[in-house]
Amino acid sequence: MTAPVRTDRGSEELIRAEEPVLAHNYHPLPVVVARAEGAWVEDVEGRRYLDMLAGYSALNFGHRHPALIDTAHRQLDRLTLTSRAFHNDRLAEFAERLSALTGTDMVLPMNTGAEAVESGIKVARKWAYDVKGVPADRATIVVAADNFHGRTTTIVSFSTDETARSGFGPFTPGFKIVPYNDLAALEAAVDETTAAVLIEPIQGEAGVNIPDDGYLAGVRELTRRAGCLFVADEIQSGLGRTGHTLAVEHESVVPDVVLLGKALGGGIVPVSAVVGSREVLGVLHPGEHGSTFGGNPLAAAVGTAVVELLETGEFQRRATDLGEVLREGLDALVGKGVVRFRARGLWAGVDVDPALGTGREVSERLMREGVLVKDTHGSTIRLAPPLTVTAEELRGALGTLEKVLTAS
Ligand code: IF1
Repeated sequence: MTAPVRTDRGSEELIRAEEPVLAHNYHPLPVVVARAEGAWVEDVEGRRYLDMLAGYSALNFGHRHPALIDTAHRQLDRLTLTSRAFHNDRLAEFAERLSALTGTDMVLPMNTGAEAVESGIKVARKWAYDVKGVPADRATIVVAADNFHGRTTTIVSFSTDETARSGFGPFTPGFKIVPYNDLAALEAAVDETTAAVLIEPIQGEAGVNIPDDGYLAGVRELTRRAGCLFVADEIQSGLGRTGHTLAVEHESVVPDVVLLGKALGGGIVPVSAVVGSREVLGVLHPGEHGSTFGGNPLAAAVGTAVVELLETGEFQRRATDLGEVLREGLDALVGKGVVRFRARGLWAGVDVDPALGTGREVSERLMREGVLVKDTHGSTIRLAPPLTVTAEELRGALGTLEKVLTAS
């Protein structure tokens, strides 16, 4: 990153230009990013910021990781899209290596996270009818309160966030909501119509909500006993973020179905997937599900390169080691503006003292000091830097957080 990108309009002008022509479904921080490399982004005026959000973990390998960019460039020069009407020469390797990485039998390639969730729901319902023998149209899926699984009409049907949900009915039936981290409530909700329990191993949007030790193992045990599927949404928690390839590995749990997205596309293209056992993914036959773009050669090439990075274990190790640096730094801030925090690997939800401002206000102050984060509900900010960040950069960001919290 040398000279700033040349444009005829500055940041403020570009932000104003969006207002009348762009749907107002977001309220971004007032920074206009023009280029990026590794853990750093640069705005239109050439100001540099440490990216402590990493595209909500879509950029686990940093911006423009050289191996991923090189793969994408080479693929762009050869073949980009075929549709699934034909085979393409990149898809077999992607499926082989992704299933091997995740210890599963089969891969269903999709594009966005929400599509992976929708696909997981469809597969679970089909499994319930074809394999478990649930009467037609009676299958239920048990989910957790405060979940975040995406924004389609079916997915917001079982959201408990009124902002995400209200105004978008009528809603899809067939979901039961129980409190997160409550095995007794889950046990009570599961019955002979249950196709699956669908949960995030760590709830992202809820503020990096980590369940008690034993919860995920309990969900596994309970679903096995009840004869229903355990579907883990690892779209945000997976692919290295928590120090393992999958967050469920912290409890040595193997779900029936795992949903992947975000980082699977290497920060370049949207790539998601449903991975799971043959018993479950084997229920799909030609014509029953699909996507124009799912499994396209560019996505498959980049996804394979992502899997290749994860096969080394380097990024999982970095998340664990740097996670210690993050934890130490946040520990030192408790009582100095930080009320409490929850962290696993290189991922933290930090509750700041509400007297010091909302999460949004703290995020804006951090932005002015060159650190980008995202708030979530109330006075919580979340930290999820690229796994390529250095300990020094991380300590720098924690120092900036201390400055921002103690100066106000
Ligand atoms: C937005 C949060 C993060 C996800 C899990 C599925 C999806 C997501 C566990 C859907 C997406 C996003 C989307 C983004 C904000 C964001 C988010 F704050 F809402 F919770 F990352 F922290 N499962 N998460 O976290 O994936 O369809 O977007 O590819 O504004 O909607 P998608």
